[in-house]
Amino acid sequence: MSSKKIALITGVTGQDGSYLAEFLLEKGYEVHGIKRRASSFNTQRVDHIYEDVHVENANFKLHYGDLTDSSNLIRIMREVEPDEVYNLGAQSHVAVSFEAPEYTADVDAMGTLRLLEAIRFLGLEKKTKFYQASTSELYGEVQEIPQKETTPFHPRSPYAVAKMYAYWIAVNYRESYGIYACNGILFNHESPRRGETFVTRKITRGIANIAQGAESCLYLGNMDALRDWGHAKDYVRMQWMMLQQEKPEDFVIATGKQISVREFVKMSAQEAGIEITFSGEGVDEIGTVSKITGDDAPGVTVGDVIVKVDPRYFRPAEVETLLGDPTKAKEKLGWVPEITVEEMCAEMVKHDLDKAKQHALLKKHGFDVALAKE
Ligand code: NDP
Ligand code: GDR
Repeated sequence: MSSKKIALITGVTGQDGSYLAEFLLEKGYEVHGIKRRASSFNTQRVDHIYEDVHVENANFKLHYGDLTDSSNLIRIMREVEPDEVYNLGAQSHVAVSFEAPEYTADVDAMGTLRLLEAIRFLGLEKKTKFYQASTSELYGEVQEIPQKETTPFHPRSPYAVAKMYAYWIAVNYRESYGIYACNGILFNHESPRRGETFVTRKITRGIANIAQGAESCLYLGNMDALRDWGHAKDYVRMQWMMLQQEKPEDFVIATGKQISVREFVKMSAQEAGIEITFSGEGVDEIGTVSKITGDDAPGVTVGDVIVKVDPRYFRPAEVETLLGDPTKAKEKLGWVPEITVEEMCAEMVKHDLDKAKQHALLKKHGFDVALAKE
């Protein structure tokens, strides 16, 4: 019998899942992840830690599965008998949840229930600890600034409402059956592995492509939205820390600082050597190149309009401001974020500039690869 701790991660192919898998492997865990069947490979974020299934005693194993499929989850849970389950799998895009509310509820709310029921059904209540990926979106229409563990919830999207069910069912299974279940109420966290349609990555990728001449304009929705942005690497460390306590508790994970979408655009552009001046209001607001510094932006000229507002990215109900108070995490767990939003932005822009330069090089040599767009 191996003495290694065993972790099961749903959503292992996502941003957080990939960083968490790396983190747990470094800690000596045997890591199992659930991946969805797709018509093309969807494991890019974990390919670098993939271990050949033919190698004996591999520490990283992937299982086909889906949070909408109870029998599949029970089977995986029975096979793996994990010490720790990290439920990161979700339809995680707030805007998409307005388009697909029923599916979002099935995956994000019912999926959580299915996993907790699998633990109960297999009699793993005393063995298996459960981490639930809760979210600052629960606060929605904020009732208090900054938001902490005791701030009342007011969700503003089908995503947030589904996550509210997941939050409370985790609390309920802790209270009813003694399962070690915790909610990490995580504020926005980003990285070069962030999905391309979330706003920070859309911005760093868009700016990089514009700088390199592969695109001409970045279209955004609400640029006044304020978010408390941290780095995913800092946040997955905290997910693990939460499961190493004596008693299960819920924690807010945030940086305690917020900036607007517009400020994130300016910061990203500066990293690419472009200064942007914003003018106009509402749907008429535009961002114009006012200065070029450095050599990373051969694709733009002073006076170019490179940012515009497109109302299609407005949401039926918006969350205007989120700012977290991570005091409890600091005092009880000694957790503090190590990467600032400026450092994170610089890392994301550099990553996306490298990709844009590769694309430009391919194009120069006659290989024109299409860029995926939202
Ligand atoms: P991503 O969108 O990057 O990853 C989501 C993961 O869930 C992917 O692996 C995806 O698979 C998987 N998934 C989607 N639908 C299903 C399904 N039906 N069954 C099984 N797996 C599924 O999200 P993040 O990594 O950014 O976030 C991780 C979790 O944390 C999510 O639950 C999110 O809601 C929550 N969260 C995220 C925050 C953030 O700022 N990043 C903040 C607060 C909470 P595939 O790769 O095939 O699409
Ligand atoms: P969010 O992240 O909804 O906070 O959910 P997102 O990056 O999608 O939006 C942040 C803010 O930016 C505004 N915005 C735009 N957003 C997108 N995606 N595209 C745009 O063009 C655009 N223009 C402006 C949005 O309106 C919003 O106010 C993320 C997800 O990771 C959730 O899973 C997680 O729970 C929360 O963070 C915390």
